[in-house]
Parts: sequence; structure tokens; C-alpha cells
Amino acid sequence: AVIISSINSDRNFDGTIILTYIHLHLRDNISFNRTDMSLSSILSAEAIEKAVKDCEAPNSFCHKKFFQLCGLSSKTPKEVRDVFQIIDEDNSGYIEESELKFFLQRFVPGARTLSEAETKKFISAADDNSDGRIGADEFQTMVLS
Ligand SMILES: [Ca+2]
Ligand SMILES: [Ca+2]
Repeated sequence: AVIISSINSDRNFDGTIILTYIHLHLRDNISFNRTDMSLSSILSAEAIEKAVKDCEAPNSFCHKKFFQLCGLSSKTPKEVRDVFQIIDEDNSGYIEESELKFFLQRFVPGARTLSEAETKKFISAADDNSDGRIGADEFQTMVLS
């Protein structure tokens, strides 16, 4: 509806502007859907729900148990890498402390945030080179070991 109304209202103006607008609009929607779909195409909805429910209580998060319950531990290295990229929301190539805090919400939007203690424990479990963030290789090793 947004696209059609903008075409109609811009009918008297230069067509290039309209195309640029439509292009931006489509690009945003496509990239959003792509990210949204990959997590549920890798893991089953029931397994995700089970894993998030299990650590509902404050400070009960255990990454090992979470990866097992949601089924990630038994995925291929490629699939684990795909999940890494979803959690690395700003595409920096690393999962930083600020992204890890919202780890559970990447699986279920209404889930709780991780406490500072949980976040720190999570990072140190994976952070082999002690740079304070989780790289793709570190994530893969943690999940699949
Ligand atoms: Ca990042
Ligand atoms: Ca690291």
C-alpha cells in the first residue's frame, strides 16, 4: 500500500525518484525477512521454546544445556555459523557483550535479557583468545565441543 500510494502521489515528478524509493523499500524488507527466516529454518520452533523456557528463571542460563535443548549442538558447522551470523546483529564478525545480553531474544522476542554475570560467564566460556568477544570460530568450538 505504501508503494502504490507513493507512485500515485509522485506521478507528476521524475520517475527516478520513485524507483529509488521502491528499491530501498524492497531491500529493507528482503533483508529483514531473510534474517528472520534463517533461525527457524535451522532450529525447530518446539526446540527453541523448550530451550528458552528452561532458563526462564533469573541466573539459570547454562549455554551447554541451551545449545543441547534447542538442537544447535547436533547441527552442522555451516548451520552453527549461520546462527552465529544471526546473533552478530551488527555484522562486526564478533558477538560482543552488548549482543550477548539479548541472546535469548534472538530466539524468542519476548524472552528475558541475560544478566551481567550470565553474559560474562558465557563469553569467558568461548573466548579462547581473551579479546572479550566471541569470534565465529570460538562460537563454533563452544557449540560443537
Ligand atoms: Ca557484533
Ligand atoms: Ca575472542
